[in-house]
Amino acid sequence: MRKILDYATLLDDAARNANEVAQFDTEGRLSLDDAYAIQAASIQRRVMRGEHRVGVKMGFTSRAKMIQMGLSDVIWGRLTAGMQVEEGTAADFSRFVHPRVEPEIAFVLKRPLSGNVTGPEALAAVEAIAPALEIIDSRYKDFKFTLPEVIADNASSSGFVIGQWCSPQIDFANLGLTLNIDGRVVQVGSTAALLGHPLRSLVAAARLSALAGEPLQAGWIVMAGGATPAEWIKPGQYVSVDMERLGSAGFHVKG
Ligand code: OOG
Ligand code: MG
Repeated sequence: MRKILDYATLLDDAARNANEVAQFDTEGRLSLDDAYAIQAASIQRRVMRGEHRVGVKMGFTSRAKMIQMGLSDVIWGRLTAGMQVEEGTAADFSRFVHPRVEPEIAFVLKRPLSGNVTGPEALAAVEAIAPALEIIDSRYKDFKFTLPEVIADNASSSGFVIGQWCSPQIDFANLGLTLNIDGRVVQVGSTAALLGHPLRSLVAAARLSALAGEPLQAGWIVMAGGATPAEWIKPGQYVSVDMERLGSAGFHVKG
């Protein structure tokens, strides 16, 4: 088997140059620990280039996403500042291989959150919540991968857009939402799709990041996961999420 660092370099270069790579573990030799080690090493390369860590993204926290991608374990990835697309601005399509977008809810923390915490403990660490979009862009050909492969590829993370931060006092257990492309509704869902309550995604993020030795920090963002299946995006489109009570977030796809 090639070394962890070789795979990390392969995937980091693919993300940086927006080129696809062939799957390398279709026979399932890679353990999940190895896969997360590849992810950590590939993000380390970004950090060495000056991008700093800003949080965590959760994946496969809704049935809709599990069914769409054919995988059912909750996964997580690392967010860096370079992945953030300012709300209302444009994301350059040439930065991506074959991007998709999905509606999410984001948390920002006011204090660290680590290990096995309860829902109320997690909520007490939340500074604010916001409607959000994630741009996912698997580096694998045809957006096809096994569980270790997608983990190694930082859970397909590529970009994220965050709307207006709102009070976490708002009951966000079951907020209706739509994903819109050029003003047309393309997906309808609810925040309840995320493990029954989005807070459970934050609880899982606290546990998994602590296990990896990188506990959630004050000021970090946690993306709770796609509430609906993801949609392909194309140059020229305007993509937005509308969330009950929390408002909207959107971006342009620049050709
Ligand atoms: C993997 C990432 C999953 C989510 O929100 O469930 C994810 C993928 O679908 O390519 O980001
Ligand atoms: Mg996602």
